[in-house]
Amino acid sequence: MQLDDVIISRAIIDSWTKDLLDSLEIDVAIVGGGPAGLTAGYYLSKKGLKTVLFERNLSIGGGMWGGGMMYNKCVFQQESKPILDEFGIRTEEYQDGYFLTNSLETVTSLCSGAIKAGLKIFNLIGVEDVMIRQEQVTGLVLNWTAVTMAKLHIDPLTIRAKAVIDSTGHAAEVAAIIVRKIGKKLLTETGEMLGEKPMWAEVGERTIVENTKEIYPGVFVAGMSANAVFGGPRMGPIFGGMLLSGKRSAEIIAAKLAG
Ligand code: 48H
Repeated sequence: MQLDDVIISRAIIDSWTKDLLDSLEIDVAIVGGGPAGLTAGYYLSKKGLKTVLFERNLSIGGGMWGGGMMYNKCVFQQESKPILDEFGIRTEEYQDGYFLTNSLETVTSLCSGAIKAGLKIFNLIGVEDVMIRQEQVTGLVLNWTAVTMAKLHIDPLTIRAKAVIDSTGHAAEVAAIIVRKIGKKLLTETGEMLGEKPMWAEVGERTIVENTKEIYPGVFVAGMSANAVFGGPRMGPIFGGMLLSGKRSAEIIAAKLAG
């Protein structure tokens, strides 16, 4: 076959543009493609909800690639093992209830599983603001990471979503934007972000699931951002809570959108 360079370009531009146009009005928008966001995206897509994830980095996976201090192994507790099994991620039981995975296999399997379930992922696009109508977040404001990095003065584009997940990790960026833009309106004790507490794996892994909930009408937290918003401790390189929290956020949102 003879190759035409321009057909190659046309294929990419045509297909990507259709993907973005198809993502302008969706059920759920996920901000951040770490373990929590990818797991949430998998379960939401499996439930048939039109779900799109925006990740500002070139690669997805967030803080998972490097395992603990660049040792590329992740630890998972018993409760999260069924999710690993569902994604076909291989585990090795190190000690009773402590499972090890290869962090590279874990990230790539979560990503592949989520995309095959129907999740659309846009990398290299960051969320810089939210759209609020009648005290409810109704969409996200997007811009190229490259634009932000180069500090170019270029206006963003907007998408509409029935629900948003803040799975941006330690920084809880969507929650932070809401507080910065409209004040102490989060569904926490003070209305502000309560801030992540010092390392305590046992408590952090429990509270991350308990703290997976709506933080402002239309916005839900999953993963590390849940403990950042509600004042739970960090937990170090154990990742079961991230998967369990991602799954929980999908269940909560699916129930809300159905009802
Ligand atoms: C688009 C954005 C934006 C934005 C950020 O940090 P993550 O891996 O988050 P989780 O919650 O899925 O997992 C947390 C885990 O990796 C971790 O850090 C743990 C367990 N720490 C424990 C400890 O004690 O330290 O992923 C968040 C993703 C990243 O890929 C960011 O690039 C992305 O969100 N992101 N994407 N727009 N505004 N902000």
